[in-house]
Amino acid sequence: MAILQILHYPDERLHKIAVPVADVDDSIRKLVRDMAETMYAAPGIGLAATQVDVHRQVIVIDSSEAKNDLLVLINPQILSCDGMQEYEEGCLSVPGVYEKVKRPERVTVTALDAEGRLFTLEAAGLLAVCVQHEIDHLKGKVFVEYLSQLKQGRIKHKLKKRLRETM
Ligand code: GNR
Ligand code: NI
Repeated sequence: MAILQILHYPDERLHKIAVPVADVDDSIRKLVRDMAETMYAAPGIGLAATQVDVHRQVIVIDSSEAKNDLLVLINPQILSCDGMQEYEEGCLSVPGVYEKVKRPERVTVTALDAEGRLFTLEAAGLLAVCVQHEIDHLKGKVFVEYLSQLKQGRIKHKLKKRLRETM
C-alpha cells in the first residue's frame, strides 16, 4: 500500500474531468487500496481519484464513527436527489478552509464496487454531502466554487501564501 500525494487548490489539475473505468481490474483495486490508506491517514471521510492526480471515476468514502465502513464508488451516477441541507464542508485539497454549502439532503446513486458489481446507494445527511462532494471532484469541481468570487479569491490568496511559506 502507499500514501498518495494530495493536490492542493488552486492546482489546475483539480479541474480535470475524470473518465469512466472500463474494467474494474487489479490496477483499479490497487488504486482503491492506496486511496483508502491515504484517506484514513489524512484523516478524511472521502477521497476522489482526481485529488491524487488520477483522472478516473473512482471514489472512496468512510463517514462512519469507527472508520470501519469503507465505501467504494466507481463510475458513480446520481439517479435522483431531493430536499436541501446546509453543511460546513472541508476538503483535503483545500486545507484549513471550512465553509457552509447548500446541497440536496438525500441522493440515490448507482456505482460499481471494487469487484465491478453494480449497486445502488441511498444516502442522507453527511453521507449524502460527502457523495456529492466527491462526485463534484470527478467533474473537476472543488467545493469553494459554490462560494462567492470574493471568498474564492481570498481562499486562493491564503493557500498560495501558505505554499510560498512552506517552500
Ligand atoms: O474529510 C472530508 N470532510 C468533509 C467534511 C464535510 C464535507 C465534505 C467533506 S469531504 C473531506 C475529504 C475530501 O476532501 N474529499 O474530497
Ligand atoms: Ni474534497
